[in-house]
Amino acid sequence: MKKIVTLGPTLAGLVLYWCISGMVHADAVLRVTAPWIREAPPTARVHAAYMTLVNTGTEAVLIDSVTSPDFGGAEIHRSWIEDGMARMQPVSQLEVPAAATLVLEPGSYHLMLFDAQRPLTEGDSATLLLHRADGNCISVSAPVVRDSGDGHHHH
Ligand SMILES: [Cu+2]
Repeated sequence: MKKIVTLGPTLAGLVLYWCISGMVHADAVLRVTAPWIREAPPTARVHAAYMTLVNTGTEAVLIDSVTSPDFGGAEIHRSWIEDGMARMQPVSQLEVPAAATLVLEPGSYHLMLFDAQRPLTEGDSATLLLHRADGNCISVSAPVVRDSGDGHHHH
C-alpha cells in the first residue's frame, strides 16, 4: 500500500497533551499493530518507537501529537538518506489516508521519545498516547525490543 504523509499546519495551542480519560478507547477506525520501542543503552536520553497504523475508515486520520506517561516528551520524526547521510527532522502531523496503511519503521517515520521515566529493557513495555486531530486519543502499549541489527541504525 502507498505510504503518504503530509506536513500539517502548526497546531500549537490546540494540541491536547494528555488523554481525557473518557476519550481513551479502542479506536474503531485506526488500528495500531506491531508497536515496539528500540532498547537503548541505560544512559541514552532518547528512544525510538515504531508501529503500523491501519486506517480502515473512509476519511484520512490525522495524528497531531504523541505523549507518554513513561517519557518526559515525545515527537513525531521522519528519517531519510541524503547524499549518503542519515537525516532526521520533526514533523508536525502524521496523516494516514483513507483505507491506507502508514508504517513507522527504522529509516522512515518514527516516534522519538525523550527522558524515560524508568529504566526500559527488553521485556518491558511503555504506554504511548496518539492524539488524533478530532480529539480522540489512542493508547498503545509498546514492548521494548532489542535492536534486530537490521542495519538501520538510528540513535
Ligand atoms: Cu528521530
